Amino acid sequence: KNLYQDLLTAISLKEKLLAVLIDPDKMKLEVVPKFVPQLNGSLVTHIFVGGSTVETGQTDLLIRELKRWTHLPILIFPGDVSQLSSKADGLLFLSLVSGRNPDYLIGKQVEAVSVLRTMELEIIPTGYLLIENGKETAVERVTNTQPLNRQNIQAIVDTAKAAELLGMQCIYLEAGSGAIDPINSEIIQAVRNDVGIPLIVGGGIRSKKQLDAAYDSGADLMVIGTAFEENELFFEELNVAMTFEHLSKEEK
Ligand code: 1GP
Repeated sequence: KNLYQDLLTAISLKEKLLAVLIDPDKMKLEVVPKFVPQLNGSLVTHIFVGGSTVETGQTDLLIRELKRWTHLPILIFPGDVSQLSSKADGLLFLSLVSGRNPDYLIGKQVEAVSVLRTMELEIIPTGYLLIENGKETAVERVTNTQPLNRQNIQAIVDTAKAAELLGMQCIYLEAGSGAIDPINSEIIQAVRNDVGIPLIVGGGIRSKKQLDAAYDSGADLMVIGTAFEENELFFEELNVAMTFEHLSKEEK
């Protein structure tokens, strides 16, 4: 498997990528056989696994179970070193470049290396930018950093660009889980115009309309967690949309 290469190929084919974010602390193992088969054949292309606070060992158990029910690529989106698991396909190796806490810029990453040596995960270095969304997020609390001001678009673009110049392979624009305001189109467009690497966007997306707006602005891979956890109708919305898209393609 080469997850990053597949990502670049899909983007060059203008495919819309969608990750469902599963928090091992919130998803009970017995729910997996009901939840995950719905993802197969939906618009979902990736599974991200991670959370701000997860009990040690829980990520490993969850990924083991997920693998029984889906072939979708599973990437760890870690809140902490304890969330690394050899059962996943890949790892978003995040550096919180929006913040100025050395632990989350480089410290945790150094700590992770001895664990990563024992695993064969594909590692995707990712510049992670937290952007303010109207309320305090778990990322802010846990990392003790300030998000970037959403009015200061130049600072956001410059931060993303700096991460690209440092050699990061993806940019992740994060509004925070359960965000009131998702990352707006103006920000996505501005980053897209200046940065060539894949653009991941997440936080607070609750409707197909918001999802499509983000794609139209230039997001490559969207991440949705809360809406899948809280709103069963959201699935239907996505699947119906897929049926519609497929039907209209067939008609052409
Ligand atoms: C959080 O970007 C993700 O890290 C997803 O956020 O839970 O709001 O969808 P939501």
